[in-house]
Amino acid sequence: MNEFTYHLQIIGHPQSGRSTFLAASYYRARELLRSLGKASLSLSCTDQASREFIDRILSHVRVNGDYPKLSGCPDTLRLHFYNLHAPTRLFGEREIAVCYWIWHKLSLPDSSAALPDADGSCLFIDAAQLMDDIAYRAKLDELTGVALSIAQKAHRRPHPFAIVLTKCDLLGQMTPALRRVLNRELIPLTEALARSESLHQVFFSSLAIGVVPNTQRYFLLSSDSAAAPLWLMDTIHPLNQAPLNVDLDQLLNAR
Ligand SMILES: Nc1nc2c(ncn2[C@@H]2O[C@H](COP(=O)(O)OP(=O)(O)OP(=O)(O)O)[C@@H](O)[C@H]2O)c(=O)[nH]1
Ligand SMILES: [Mg+2]
Repeated sequence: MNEFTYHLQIIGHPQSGRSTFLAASYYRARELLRSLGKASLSLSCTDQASREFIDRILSHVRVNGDYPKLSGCPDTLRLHFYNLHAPTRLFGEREIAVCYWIWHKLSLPDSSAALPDADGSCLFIDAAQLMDDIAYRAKLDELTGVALSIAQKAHRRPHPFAIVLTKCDLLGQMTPALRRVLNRELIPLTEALARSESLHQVFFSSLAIGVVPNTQRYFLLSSDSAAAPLWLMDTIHPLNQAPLNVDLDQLLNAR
């Protein structure tokens, strides 16, 4: 580990879509960064357990065409950004780690394991339940309470929050009107974060499963999933600086 090691929290109720989202967003972020070329920034898992966890989710989807029921998930997911560096032709390329990211899972309603020194948080909300189930309001309130308490105690201020609305594919096509409705449902959370002067941004995630034509293989439609973690990481360790020079807006809108 180097001096740039950051801790992020993955906060949500059970089954809110966190594992699926993290696997898809990791895969998509790698794909986007790769499109910048070898000399740019890359993303990788730091340890075997993280790599196996992500691989297990994606390969289950590809083979079975449904979402995995996971057991034995690691408590943390460890990733790092790196550059490739070739000191001489003889020794070939070496990975130079730029910064490390440790994602910690927090499952509500128990928030006792919230980290006092986290650098940022990703809040997960089941969009389908938010729209269809009046009882879900209580969960949104619970999440808001935890987020406010984190914001108030945070060592880094303002504490950045990426708010991820999962399972949006279950609501049909993501039109501007649907986004407005969802944003309205989130007002109790977003206004509370605004009052506490916390940096926050809302992201919509639709990880539907598609069939690869003329095969019995499947894929996760993950095109919109990299924006939330990359935004969160960029607010903490700006990527648009030399030697990285990754323009996040351009990257996310490139394809
Ligand atoms: N349609 C749809 N279903 C999703 C999506 N993401 C997750 N799901 C469903 O939600 C279930 C839970 O997703 P997970 O990613 O395991 O959620 P989690 O928060 O990690 O759950 P636990 O860690 O078990 O508490 C999955 O088994 C899927 O059925 C999505 O984007 N679209
Ligand atoms: Mg999980």
